[in-house]
Amino acid sequence: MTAKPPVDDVTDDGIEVSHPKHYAVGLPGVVHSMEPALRQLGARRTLELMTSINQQGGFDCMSCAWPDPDHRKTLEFCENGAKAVIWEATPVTVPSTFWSEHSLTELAEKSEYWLGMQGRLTEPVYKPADSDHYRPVGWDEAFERIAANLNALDSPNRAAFYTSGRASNEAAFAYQLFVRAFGTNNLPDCSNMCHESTGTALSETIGIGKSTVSYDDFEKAELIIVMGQNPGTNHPRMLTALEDAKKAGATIVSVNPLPEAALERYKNPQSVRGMLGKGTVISDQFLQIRLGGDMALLQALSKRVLAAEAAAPGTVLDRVFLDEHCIGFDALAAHLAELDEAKVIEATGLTSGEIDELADRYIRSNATIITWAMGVTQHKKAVASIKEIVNLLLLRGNIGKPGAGASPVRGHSNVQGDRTMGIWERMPPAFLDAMEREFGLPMPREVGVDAVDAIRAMQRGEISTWVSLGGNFVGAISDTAAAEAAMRGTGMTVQISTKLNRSHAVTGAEAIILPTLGRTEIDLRESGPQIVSVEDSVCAVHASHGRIPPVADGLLSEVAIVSRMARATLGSAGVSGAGIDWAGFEDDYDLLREHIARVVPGCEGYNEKIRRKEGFVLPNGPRDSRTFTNAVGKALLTVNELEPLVCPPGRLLLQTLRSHDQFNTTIYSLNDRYRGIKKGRNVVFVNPDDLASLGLADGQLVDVFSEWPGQPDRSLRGFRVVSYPTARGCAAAYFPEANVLVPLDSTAERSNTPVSKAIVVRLEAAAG
Ligand SMILES: Nc1nc2c(c(=O)[nH]1)N[C@H]1C(S)=C(S)[C@@H](COP(=O)(O)OP(=O)(O)OC[C@H]3O[C@@H](n4cnc5c(=O)[nH]c(N)nc54)[C@H](O)[C@@H]3O)O[C@H]1N2
Ligand SMILES: Nc1nc2c(c(=O)[nH]1)N[C@H]1C(S)=C(S)[C@@H](COP(=O)(O)OP(=O)(O)OC[C@H]3O[C@@H](n4cnc5c(=O)[nH]c(N)nc54)[C@H](O)[C@@H]3O)O[C@H]1N2
Ligand SMILES: [Mo]
Repeated sequence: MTAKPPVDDVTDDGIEVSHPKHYAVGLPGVVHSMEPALRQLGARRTLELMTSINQQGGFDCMSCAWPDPDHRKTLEFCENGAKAVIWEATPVTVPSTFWSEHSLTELAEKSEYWLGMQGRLTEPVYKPADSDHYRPVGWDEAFERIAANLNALDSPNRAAFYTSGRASNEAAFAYQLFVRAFGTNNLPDCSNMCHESTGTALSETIGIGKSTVSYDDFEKAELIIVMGQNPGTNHPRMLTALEDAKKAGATIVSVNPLPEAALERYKNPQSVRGMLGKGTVISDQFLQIRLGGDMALLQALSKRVLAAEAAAPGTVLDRVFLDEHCIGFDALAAHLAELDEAKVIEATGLTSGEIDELADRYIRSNATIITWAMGVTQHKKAVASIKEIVNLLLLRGNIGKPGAGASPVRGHSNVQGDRTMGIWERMPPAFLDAMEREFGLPMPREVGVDAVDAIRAMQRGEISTWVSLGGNFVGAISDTAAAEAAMRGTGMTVQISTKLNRSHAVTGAEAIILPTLGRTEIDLRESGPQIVSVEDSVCAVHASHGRIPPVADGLLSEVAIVSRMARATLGSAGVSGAGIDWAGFEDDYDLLREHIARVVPGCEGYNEKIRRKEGFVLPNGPRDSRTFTNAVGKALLTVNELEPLVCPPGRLLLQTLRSHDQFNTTIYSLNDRYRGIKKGRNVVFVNPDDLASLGLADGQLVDVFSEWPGQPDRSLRGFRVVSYPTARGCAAAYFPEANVLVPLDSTAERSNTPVSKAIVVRLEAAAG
């Protein structure tokens, strides 16, 4: 069906600003913010969708990786999950005439909001090298062109294959198999920009780059520390878990430069009392930390734990756990003894009293969970900061016991599963060995490029073909101008997508878009309707069943697209990978899962296990048995040098974050309800005292410049200043608009994740 897309492109004039909210509530907002899209969806399709989200026999919500409780409610979804589903399931489609009507030059001027609102993509399109337009092509032609391009490269390493974390386990496994059979480990993914720092820190210290808690642990916790995360917007169902934990007696502490509404008070839409009453107070303590101050805070907390033990020996540390399971205690204790409290106060912007209070809560709690997300992972010292989370937890044995653990909360709904399935530029040798045994093919061993290195390789002319399984890479990666120039320098870009975004307008010389089915849709193949599987933040794997008819005939699933791309590319005699049953995979995903069962540890009997009512949980050494399979075979306490962020006088540290009405680069509406912003996104939030000292006024238009040694300033023009209660010296603006300010070379140590949360900026009154 084609209908008129519900919006015109909107400029940012006329932004309305009101006071930020002090509480979060679930569903009501969705009706308002998604009204145009909801009207088009119709009552029947809407009801079918809303009663299938996250239900057994239904589909997995694609909005985040928060786990499902065992006792699901009839409506087990949140406002933002509903938005994601409505956005995908719209019956509006991009008509064939669209491509001749709109040139790429024109599409590149449109906002992400406008692009997304044009509806679902339904036919493959191709842009020749000498044209500024895509034109519809058949599937066969599209695959032949991709295969011809890939097979003409002088090395497989001249192509890179990106994955966004919405791809199912089946699509991800098939994709990495294709890419490795083709001959490269160039498998960058969105995780490189997201929880890579978590994976790096946890693998080294505890031997697995994943959460050590299960869903039930939240109810058993005595203390939950939520660091650098905004669950009210990004993981709203987590609020129910926090509310339940609260009812069971837990204390909750939030550490954040912003007083995020949901961390103040939560009105649970699933309960009448929640809707009508004042809601539940979530945070018992709020530490308004400076950007990047977490590492100093964590060290200060660990130092206080050691001091308390010294004052009352044998009562604070978990000596048995430390002796049996850990290594590195003495070095850590010696290092923390030298910690300078004045430096801590400067880095955190907190008082010693506030840190004492949290230390006291931690020492009194017998079961502590620390959760974190992008506020911790997207900093220069992110890996070290996460290692300090581990240090603090280990000191009191808070890993591998009920109600306790390290809980990175993942972003994309299957980003964790994609990694488990082999989407990583540096999969460990054991995985590659298992692939070789299973498929009888040599696997490439050279480490591939990650997201930032892919751009660098394009800049050097080393990567000339870019294939994306979902996502919006040029919209999501740092340093927009540099990234776009690099992408435009490639020979061919291929996007496998549900909807239009900037990456379809900023392309290589030749470009192809392959439209795909979404997770909500029935995926009917020759062997019958297919299911796929996903893994959530707590390592639980389960099936996802499409429930509504596809938006158009002829759409292919991601698995089918990958299989056909592989067949076209590898199919000719003598090419590695030609012996793999791609045609079989395409029609029956069980065949693919039989390979997964033999290659991926913990997935034995995969076909049977994902069909169980509750799915199954992957093994996890630290959580299950306090087994740590890192290089030293024990949980590692580490020494990390504090290196406070320097912000020159007259400058601010700016973080980029998500509004309430977006999913990464997908913009649902121009509002950010909890922060009091309506009808626009070009705002920069600044503390009122900083505004006064910079001589700026609330509401004024400014240009934002980011400074990086040896390079010209990057800038954002004409942003409206919003006086906001953020920590002193700190500012905030929305991602992806503010990506232009993040220098490509500003990345986290060791994980190479763009430093999206601490950019040194200068604000100047806008010219004119
Ligand atoms: N509706 C919706 N859901 C989503 C997404 C979405 O865009 N929309 N995105 C998904 C994805 S991919 C991800 S990764 C997650 C992201 O989930 P979040 O990490 O919650 O996302 P951000 O908006 O980046 O918010 C970062 C939070 O950390 C705080 N913060 C920033 N810097 C610091 C710091 O230095 N220290 C501390 N302690 N706090 C800091 C910010 O104030 C903010 O509250 O959400 C997922 N879920
Ligand atoms: N400055 C700054 N930059 C950031 C961040 C930040 O906080 N600040 N966050 C980073 C993080 S955490 C992440 S995860 C990345 C996100 O980076 P990406 O994952 O690359 O970006 P998304 O915006 O999630 O991708 C959205 C697109 O995915 C496609 N899509 C949606 N559903 C499907 C599907 O089912 N199948 C397929 N094939 N395609 C689909 C649609 O075309 C849609 O336009 O951005 C990162 N960039
Ligand atoms: Mo993410």
